[in-house]
Amino acid sequence: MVTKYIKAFSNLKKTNKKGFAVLFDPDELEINKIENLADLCNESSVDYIFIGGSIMLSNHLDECIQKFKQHSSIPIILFPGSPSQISKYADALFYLSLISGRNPELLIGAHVVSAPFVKNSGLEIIPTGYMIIDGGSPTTVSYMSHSSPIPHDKKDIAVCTAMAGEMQGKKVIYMDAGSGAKNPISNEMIEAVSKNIDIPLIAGGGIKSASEAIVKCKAGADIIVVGNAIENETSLIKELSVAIHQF
Ligand code: 1GP
Repeated sequence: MVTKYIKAFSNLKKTNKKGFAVLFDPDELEINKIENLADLCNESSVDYIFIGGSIMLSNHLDECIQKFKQHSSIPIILFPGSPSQISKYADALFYLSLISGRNPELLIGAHVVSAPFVKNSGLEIIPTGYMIIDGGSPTTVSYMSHSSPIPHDKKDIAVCTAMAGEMQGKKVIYMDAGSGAKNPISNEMIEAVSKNIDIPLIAGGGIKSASEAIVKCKAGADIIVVGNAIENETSLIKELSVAIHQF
């Protein structure tokens, strides 16, 4: 099994360097704007492009990824809301188990149904413990997953969930306050989780500025993901990247 990205993530944690990922929702992407977006990501030294969303109304995931690939060599990692969001044109797949929830479909059910397809996709599979944290307002991911987020101030629950995920064999923990969250995950929770696991920690949801990204890095996030804020203001990509790569 190929583990190129798993190794790269682990290396960030080992060396205390930080990675920057931009998240694009396929429904928000316009094909004719991808070249510009890819140029911006290239110029800003973005480390990873994540693509996915809780739901997908559009039918152009393959086309979006192929267009990015024409203009950029930044790795594209799928962040799928469902097995229908898998594309062989990407580089890797976050194989998400929603370990903060108790919905069996998102812990194992959807995985069983899609296993042969995923295995033959040629993608690097990244076993991921996915944890939704309350970000102060209901988010699409929380509604769609039929699961309650971990309360924002219950860092012990987050720590135990992440530890359990690691012991189950997940290679990365992705803590998410949900796209467009009012409040990002607290520094205290990120710090507590990061200290208690040896696998890399991805944090996202509601991060809107370089200064917020910096504090999340200092707290222990290894990769920072930003989606909404850069969709609204693409010039932020450069600013966030400089801030995150100072570590
Ligand atoms: C959501 O973590 C991502 O799954 C990013 O969230 O869109 O709020 O940046 P934002």
